[in-house]
Parts: sequence; C-alpha cells; structure tokens
Amino acid sequence: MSSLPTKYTVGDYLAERLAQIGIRHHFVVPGDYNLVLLDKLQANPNLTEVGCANELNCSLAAEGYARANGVSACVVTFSVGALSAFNGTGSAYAENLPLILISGSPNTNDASQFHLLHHTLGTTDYSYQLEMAKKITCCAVAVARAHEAPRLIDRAIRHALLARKPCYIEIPTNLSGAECVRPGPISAVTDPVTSDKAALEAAASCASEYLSGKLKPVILVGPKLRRAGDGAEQALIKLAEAMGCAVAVQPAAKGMFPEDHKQFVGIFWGTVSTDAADSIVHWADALLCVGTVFTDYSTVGWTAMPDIPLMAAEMDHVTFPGAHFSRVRLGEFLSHLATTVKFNNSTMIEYNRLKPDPVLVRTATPSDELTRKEISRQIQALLDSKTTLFVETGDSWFNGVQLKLPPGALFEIEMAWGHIGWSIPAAFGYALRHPDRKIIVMVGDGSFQVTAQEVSQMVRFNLPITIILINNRGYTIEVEIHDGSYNKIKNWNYALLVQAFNGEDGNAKGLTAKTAGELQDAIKAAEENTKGPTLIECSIDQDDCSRELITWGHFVAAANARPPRLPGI
Ligand code: TPU
Ligand code: MG
Repeated sequence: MSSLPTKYTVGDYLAERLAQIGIRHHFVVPGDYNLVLLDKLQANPNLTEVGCANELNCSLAAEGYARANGVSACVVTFSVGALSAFNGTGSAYAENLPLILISGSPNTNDASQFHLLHHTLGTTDYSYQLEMAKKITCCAVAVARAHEAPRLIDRAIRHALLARKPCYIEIPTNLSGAECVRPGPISAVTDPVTSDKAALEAAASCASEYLSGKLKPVILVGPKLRRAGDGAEQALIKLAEAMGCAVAVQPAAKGMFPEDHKQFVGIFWGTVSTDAADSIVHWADALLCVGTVFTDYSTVGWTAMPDIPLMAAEMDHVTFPGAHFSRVRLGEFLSHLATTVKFNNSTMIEYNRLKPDPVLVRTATPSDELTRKEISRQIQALLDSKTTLFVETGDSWFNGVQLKLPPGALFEIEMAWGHIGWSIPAAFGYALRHPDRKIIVMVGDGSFQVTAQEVSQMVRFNLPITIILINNRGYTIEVEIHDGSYNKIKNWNYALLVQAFNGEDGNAKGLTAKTAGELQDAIKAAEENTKGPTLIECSIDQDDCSRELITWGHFVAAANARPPRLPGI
C-alpha cells in the first residue's frame, strides 16, 4: 500500500474508494474534462483502466462488469460522453446493478463568468447533466468544492451499493487534482443495512402461517434474487427444499435456481414457458414471488400475469396479502422462513404427473442447411459448468431460454431494458472480471450492428469470447410484433469485419457457417482460439424463427395496440 498517496486529491480519493469497494477495472473514454481524473485513477495500483470505443459501449461494458463483479465504474467526459453513457446507466437501473457513472465537467469558474463552452448546449447553465442524471440513478452528486468531495463521493457510492442501482458523480476538470482529506474506514460506505429483527420475524411467521393455510404453493423466482446478494440464492435452495414445492423461474432469472434441481419446473413465461412451467404456476393457490419483475415482456403482453394474490419477497421488504414488512433483507428472510415453514410437495407431485417428455432433438447431417434448431443443438453441447451464456434481444432470447443449463453454467439477459447491442460490450466487461469462464454470446445481426466496435476491445484484451451471430437478415423480433420495411437491414460481411479489428496484432477469428457441418467445424476452431474472440456468422432462412417468438410477438403486439381507455370505462 506504500504507493498510495499520503496527500489526497479528489481524484485519489475517488480512486481509493473504487478500489476499496472491489472494483479492479474502470471503463473509460477520455475527454478534456476528465483527463486529470483519468491520470489519478491510473495512478492507483489496484485499478486497471479499460478504454472503450464509445461511451454507449463503455456504459454497457460497465453494466456487464457489474453483473460479474457486483459493482462497476464508467468514466466519461461532459455531455458528449455522458449523454451516451446514460443509456447503459438506464440499463443498470432497470437491471438493478450498481454502476458508478463518473463524468468530468467544466471548470468551476466558467458558470459564474457566463462563459460559453465546448461540449455543452451552448447556454451558460451547466446543471442540466446533473438534473438528467437524477432521473436515472439512485443518487446524483456534483462536486463544487474539493472539500465536499469525500462526503459526496461516499454518499453516492453507499446509496448505489445499498439500492443495487447506479449513481452519478460529477467532478469539475479543475477539481480532480485539488486537495481534499484522506478517506476514512470503508466500512462506513460498504456495511450493509441489516434486517429489522422484529420485522424479519414477523414477516417469516406471517409467511409460514399464510402458506400453512394453502394447499398448492409454488415459488416463482425473479431476477432480483441474484442482485440481492447476501447469500439469497443459497437461502432460496434451502427454503425450496424445506417447502418441497415446485420452483418456476422467470426468463430473466434463468440459472438463479439450479436447472438440475429436482424441484425446478421450468421457465415461467406464460404461453411460451419451458417444461410446462405455466401449468403448475397457474394451478397454484399460493405464489411466493422471490425478486420477481412482471413486465409486458415477461408476462407475454399481460396474458400471463398470475391472478391470485402474490406474496412478494423483495430485496429489502416483504409484502403479503394483507401485510407489509419493511427493512427485511431477502437472504435473511428466505433463511429464516426455511426454518419455520411446513413441508408441502403437492405441486411437485402434480408437476411430475403433467411434465412433458423430453423433446428428442434431431441431429442434422453435416451437409444439411443450417437451421435455428441445429444451432441451438450445437450450442447446447457446448455448455458446461464454466460457461456463461449471454443472450441478446431478438430470437436469441427465446432460443437461449430453452437451453438446459448444466450445474455451474450461468445465464445473462437484459430483459428489462432490452437494448439491442447490449450483449457485445456487456460480455466484454464481464469477461475481464471472469477470464476463467467460457463466454458464449448469442446475438442477432441487427443487434450486432449497434455495438460491433466493442469486439475490438475483446481483441485488445485477448479475450476468447465466442460470438454466435445468427444472421436472419433483419429485425425478426420486430417483424413478429409489427412488420414494415424498417425491419430490413443492410447485410454485412460480419466475419471479415471481425478480422479487420485485428489490425496488425490481433487474434480474432471470423468464420461463416451455412451448413450444420460448417458450424461444427467453426465451433471447433473457436475452442482452439484461446487468444482472442471468434465470431461465427450462422446464416439461416429469414423465416426460420422460434414458435415461441411468433406467439409472444402476437401477444405483445396486442398489448401495444390496446386503444386508449376513456375516463370512467
Ligand atoms: O433474432 P432477431 O432477428 O430478432 O435479432 P436482431 O437481428 O438482433 O434484431 C433485433 C431487432 C430489434 C429492434 C430494432 N429488437 N428490438 N428492437 C428495438 C430497439 C431499438 N433500439 C434499441 C437500442 N433497442 C431496441 N430493443
Ligand atoms: Mg436478425
């Protein structure tokens, strides 16, 4: 620790706090308002700077890093940078990830001198970025005096860690190098808020009592389970085993309850559920929702919203029919309930009677034209305990959700925000934190075109990520919701593009597969390429899309088209 400064500047202070909360990589795009700050962050021996191709990608890379690391930082310049980074920050908000967005800003003297400045709206009000950031973060602060920086930085970071939401810290260009006091103990920032003991006990006994009066309980797992941290995932397994009931999982929570567990009954996604999970969820007379998120997408255009009263265990509170308990942490609640709840496996007995037989998947012969089903079959064979599978908005959602995750395999999806192109930078950010994992990305042609540049960072950092690009010549998910000429896109030579990112020293491979045999060979080549990313462009027929996407598209289109309700009707 001898290389840490004895005299602190605002930049040093921020750097030390980022390192202390477990950040090892910070994602940046430089600009003159943040250059001194970047120097200060670089000087911290525990932080590695990761440059990105643009601020949208930078924020999405940080979003992916937060999935792997629990918290992340994205550093950008004023307005031209920050306004692009707001998009990934919005994703972090919707997906419950503490991303710390840090922006450089104008010299503190300029506002009072009514100077017009570059990278601004051309007015002399420079508060707009802070005001905008307030809407998409849980805490937004702007440092105006160096001595205020420690208090504001600590406050913003603590809020983000507690709320599992992004925060925003703005630092003027002439304050990053200004002196401030040294940091106090980090526990003041990181210590969790524990459950209120009385509320915790009351919530658990209320839940036990409620469940004991019901005949057919089911647990439904949502994406906030993992975000809650705090051992909540392990506690849920204990609770599920104590209850003995069926456990269904929302698509955005795939993998948060082990798919090889005998109580796992599939992905509950209304009529496009896997393993008939919907039949058992709709049969239940008590639904314990754990970290669930119900949106138009996850409820298939509101057709799958459960119609019994819900018991919702959230990250920091529990709500039952007729009762609410604040300051109850999810992990603690699940563990506590596991010790008081009664065993009732009626929904498992029923599920075992109704569960569908495993589907026999036909293996294509090598010369067969490539199909969506054959791509899924080959990806399925690739999944192992070290795999993290990223699935992008588009038919990749539906294809990915149907795969079976072996023990240890992880699944990442951005279903709440749903930004096409998310998977490429997010997988890049994630891979930096988890170089030991085998990362596979399933992405459509349209999505890839949004953030393709970030493959060049995978090249730069020698990350052996496998990108399965499914080229169906357009925005098929949009076609299934509402078709028009706008859903057609310019075709690219994707394999060649990826090779172009190599410049003079890269190890990326770009391959194409039009037949089952070509895909098999390409996957083998990807596994052999351990020094850089491999993109496999899989060409399939434009009409080759999943039955699930078509069905889901019909219902989402109907929900979108609901006429305005008139008052009183
Ligand atoms: O499998 P497929 O063809 O559906 O996937 P592909 O080719 O990646 O197309 C995705 C099409 C799509 C759009 C244009 N999905 N959602 N959108 C709307 C959209 C627009 N802009 C952003 C940033 N995110 C979106 N989800
Ligand atoms: Mg497409």
